[in-house]
Amino acid sequence: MKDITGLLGIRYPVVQGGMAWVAEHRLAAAVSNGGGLGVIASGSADADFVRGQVRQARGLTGKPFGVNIVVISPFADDIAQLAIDEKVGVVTTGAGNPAKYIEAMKAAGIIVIPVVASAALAKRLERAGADAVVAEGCEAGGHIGEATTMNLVPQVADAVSIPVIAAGGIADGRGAAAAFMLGAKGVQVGTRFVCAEEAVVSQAYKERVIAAGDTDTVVTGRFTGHPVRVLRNKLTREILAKEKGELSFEEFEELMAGTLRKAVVDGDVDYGSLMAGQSAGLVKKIQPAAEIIEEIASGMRGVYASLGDYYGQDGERICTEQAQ
Ligand code: TUI
Repeated sequence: MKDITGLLGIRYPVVQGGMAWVAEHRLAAAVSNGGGLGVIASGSADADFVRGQVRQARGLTGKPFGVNIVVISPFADDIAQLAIDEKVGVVTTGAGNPAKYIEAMKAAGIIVIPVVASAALAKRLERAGADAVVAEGCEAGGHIGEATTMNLVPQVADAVSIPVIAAGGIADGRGAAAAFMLGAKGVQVGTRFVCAEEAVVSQAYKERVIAAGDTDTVVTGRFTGHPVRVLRNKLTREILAKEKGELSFEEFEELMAGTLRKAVVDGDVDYGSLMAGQSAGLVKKIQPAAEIIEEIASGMRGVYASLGDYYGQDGERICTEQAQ
């Protein structure tokens, strides 16, 4: 099986999450220039906006990069067509089943990597022609499924023979090494890249991510069928209190409308949606995207080296009877 670096033409098996508003052309280009796969998020933007982003990214990098499509966006069909017209190298998708796009994308030479939250959908998309899947556990930020990364990744790896990229809770070399041990051939990292120097995100949002600890995220909107993990703030306290009582889908939508932009662009950390995964607790500083990628790669190497030392070449120390 071709590994993910060979498939994507990248140096390190690190894919950047397609974070709406956060992952615009400057972040994507910086990640690609740093040896990972940068991804332009389309979120709920229209095709003209995304076309502009793709062209600007091309001005900043000659390396491969991708475009993420949120399947439930009203502009998803247009953006799928745009990816074909612009001959984008890679498409990742989220928040739905992208099967209807795969044939045309493959015909255009696009590498298609859907993000899935279940083994069942991974299997269906492998049959539909996906080149790889991202198995995203519910530790991730933004829209999430039910299964944790620890459980989802090996079950997806068992279910398909295309490469699996793990996501959800991975922010450093330890998480990446763990993901490979679960059967992943690459990792997708989101939250740590929110704090990349090149991410055009309000300073206040970045500071909230850095200040967050292990239990500072919450999940809102479970009752809508589209649960979203965000950092706890005044907005989530009000929303979660209302969710306990009577809150209609329409009222929820109205309360949430525009809140991601509020956080990312306006820096309103009280009433904006601070989408972030549980790995926010692992993010310590703002640094260049390339440095984040290098640290993840060197951290992975360190983990593997230390395991060799600890367990020995043939793993004899796994059996405690032989220890000491
Ligand atoms: O897509 C994401 N994360 C996102 S998308 C997004 S924009 C948005 N905002 C509010 C509500 C909904 C979307 C913010 N964050 N991650 C990948 C992901 N995909 N996680 C879970 C899924 C998923 C869920 C169900 C993928 C497929 C799926 O299929 C259901 C079906 O139709 O079979």
